[in-house]
Amino acid sequence: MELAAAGETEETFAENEVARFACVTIFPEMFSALTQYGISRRALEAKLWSLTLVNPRSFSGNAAQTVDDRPYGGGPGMVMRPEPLLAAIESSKMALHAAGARKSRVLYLSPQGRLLDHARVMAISAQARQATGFVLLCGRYEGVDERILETAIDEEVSLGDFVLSGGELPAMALMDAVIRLLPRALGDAASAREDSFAAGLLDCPHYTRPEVFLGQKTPEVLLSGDHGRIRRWRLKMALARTRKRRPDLLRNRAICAEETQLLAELLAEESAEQCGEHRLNKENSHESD
Ligand code: 9WO
Repeated sequence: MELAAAGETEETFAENEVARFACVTIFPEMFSALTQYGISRRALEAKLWSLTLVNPRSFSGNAAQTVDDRPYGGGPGMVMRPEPLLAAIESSKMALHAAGARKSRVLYLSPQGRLLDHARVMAISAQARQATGFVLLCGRYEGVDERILETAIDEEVSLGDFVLSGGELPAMALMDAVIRLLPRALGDAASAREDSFAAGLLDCPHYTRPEVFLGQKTPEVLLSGDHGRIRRWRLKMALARTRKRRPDLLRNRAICAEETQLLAELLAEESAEQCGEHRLNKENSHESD
């Protein structure tokens, strides 16, 4: 099922601005979540990326179109047979080539893979823009025959330490992350906001109307119209959150002079707070006398 191919249309972009994907899946219909909604849909319509869906059932080699079989050694569940998967991967590579890819990489989505992060997404996006097509193999059942991993897979990718019922949702998540990094996939406002994770920090808090919601006020600075103060406050909040929730992200990252200053302010505010708590505790202990 060819949904779109870059090239050969009225509106063509340089080959280094698009991403080409092919997914091997027994549930191709699931991918409408990506092709029919939101930013990924608009980017597809704008021919910024293409997707070919290949169903290994087409290569089952049997009338019942089965792609799974019982595991050697016994046990519960089924394993995806290697022959239909290899044929589907080869067919995917042909489709990527036809869509303009000069080479291709085959990724398998599984919890055994290397953890995906923003840096890896950027690397995949950069490779895609240099005409590398990506085949995403989506496993089902208890997984795929190990010999497929040994012979046909370049990289195993994990989105986190959890098990799903198949690789389709992670494949879509990976593609979505790559697509939104493509030039022109996002509007200007959205691409500016993207800077936070690109800068290696968690996002800052956001507020919209009403000014007061359930008694909670919008921080004054955001109503000030002082764009310098607002930018500093957002950076400070991003630093505060990152330090509190993901200190690992801060440790592996260079820190500029402004950030050093903001972190010092945070530390000062924290110790002032602790002082206050200390005082309160004393007062409370007096009360209980
Ligand atoms: C199923 C299963 C059942 C009983 C005992 C162990 C079991 N392991 C699995 C299993 O890992 N199934 C996988 C389902 C097979 C490959 C595709 N599946 C999958 C991919 N689940 N979760 C992912 C995934 C991929 C990337 N990042 C996070 C999760």
